[in-house]
Amino acid sequence: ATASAPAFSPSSQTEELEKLKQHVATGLSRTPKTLSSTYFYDDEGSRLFQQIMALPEYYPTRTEFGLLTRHQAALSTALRPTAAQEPFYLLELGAGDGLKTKILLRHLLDTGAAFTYVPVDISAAAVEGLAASLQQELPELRVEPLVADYGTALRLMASRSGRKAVLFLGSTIGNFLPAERQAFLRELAAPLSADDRLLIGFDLQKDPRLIRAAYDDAQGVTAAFNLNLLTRLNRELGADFERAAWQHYTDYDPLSGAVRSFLMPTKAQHVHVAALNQTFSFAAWEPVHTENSYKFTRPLIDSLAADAGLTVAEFFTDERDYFADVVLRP
Ligand code: AVI
Repeated sequence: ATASAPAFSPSSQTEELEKLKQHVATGLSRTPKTLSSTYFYDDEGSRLFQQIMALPEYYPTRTEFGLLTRHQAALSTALRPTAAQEPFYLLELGAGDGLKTKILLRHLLDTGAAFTYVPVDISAAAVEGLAASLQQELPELRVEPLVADYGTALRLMASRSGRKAVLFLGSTIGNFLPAERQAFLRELAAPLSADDRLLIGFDLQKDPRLIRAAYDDAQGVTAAFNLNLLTRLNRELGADFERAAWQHYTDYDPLSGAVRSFLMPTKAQHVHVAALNQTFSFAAWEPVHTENSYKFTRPLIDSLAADAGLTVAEFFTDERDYFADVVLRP
């Protein structure tokens, strides 16, 4: 693989810290208190998420892996330009370890597609690590990592000629609140031209017990993942959360399709956050809402697409209809 240097400079560490401070100050001052799951992914959080993806209860990753394997030929056809030799860009938003993407990358390479793979992430370490591992495994692949937020990446790439096929896998779309999700999809769709394509992974509504278990596993890895946020705030903001006085709690509401996760204080307490020079009070069992993980239906996906000016071109699912990878076009 040939990997060029990141083309976009991300915000500095000081800016990131300022954002986190602002976020905590606002989130812990509102009723009900909230913190965002976007802050789960420090080094330890990313390591725990890798562990979650391998848990027996966490079906989404292995299901999507199976469905990409099952439909790789049809998916490749839907993503690549009709003329076999026409060059195109395969962008991936938040690629992670690229395990699932490699199924498609291999298939495209084996069938002679002329494309450049562009993994996009705000973390330079994430895209560079992935580019290096791909270099080893798929030496013939062209990789151009892009360090940017997703909207910026798509706007930057819009000026390049050739089809852009954009992957957003893993049902990360489910981590947005409905209004944010709509705004995000519109932002993704706006720079696309008629020939471009989006492939989005959606976790589907199913037996509510299966869904709930996926977010409250028996080994407690998901609990550690949620609680790690407190450790992060202690380290980065000089907070004094007593981790043993907090629990992970999660529920699934089949009406809204939302899994909601909370950090629950098991006793009343005051927590000082040195970086904010502020103390926050928590009543016993006062929930701090940390994550949403929405589950979808076909009609909901159709209406989300329509709202963003997109059409569902193809809808791929696994044999149990647990998960869908959906090809969208402007
Ligand atoms: C990253 N995202 C799609 C995961 C999910 O299923 O919502 C994050 C996660 N949270 C708890 N377990 C997994």
